[in-house]
Amino acid sequence: MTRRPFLVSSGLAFLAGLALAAMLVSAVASAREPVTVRISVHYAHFSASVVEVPAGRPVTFVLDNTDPIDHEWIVGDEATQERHRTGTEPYHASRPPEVSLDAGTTKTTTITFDRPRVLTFVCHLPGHEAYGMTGTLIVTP
Ligand SMILES: [Cu+2]
Repeated sequence: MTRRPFLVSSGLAFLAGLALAAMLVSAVASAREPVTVRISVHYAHFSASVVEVPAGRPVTFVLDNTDPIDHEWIVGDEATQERHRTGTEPYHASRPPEVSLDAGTTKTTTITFDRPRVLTFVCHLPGHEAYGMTGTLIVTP
């Protein structure tokens, strides 16, 4: 009989330990869960002007062009954007951060950003950037 309080308290400690372990596993699992970001295009504007994503984890972007005209989604630093402003590449399909969005289609692309930084995403079809087809992508630690 004198041992029962010990059993009860050790049982509670065991349950608390289990709960703590479950919380840790959950935190680790959520840090590894895929990150999905949805951005749609409507009337030549992106649905989000600022997007935050974590560094070091694959981020899948679901890009939904609801317009009856083509667009593109180019994410990168200023040097990348300047290259596309003055470039002649008409269609993008081979690099994850550069996606052509045909009229009325949805495309997905998965990118792992290596470090925290601030990037932009822009549609470089003629006149679209000036019309406002730009956004900021913040890669957080
Ligand atoms: Cu566009």
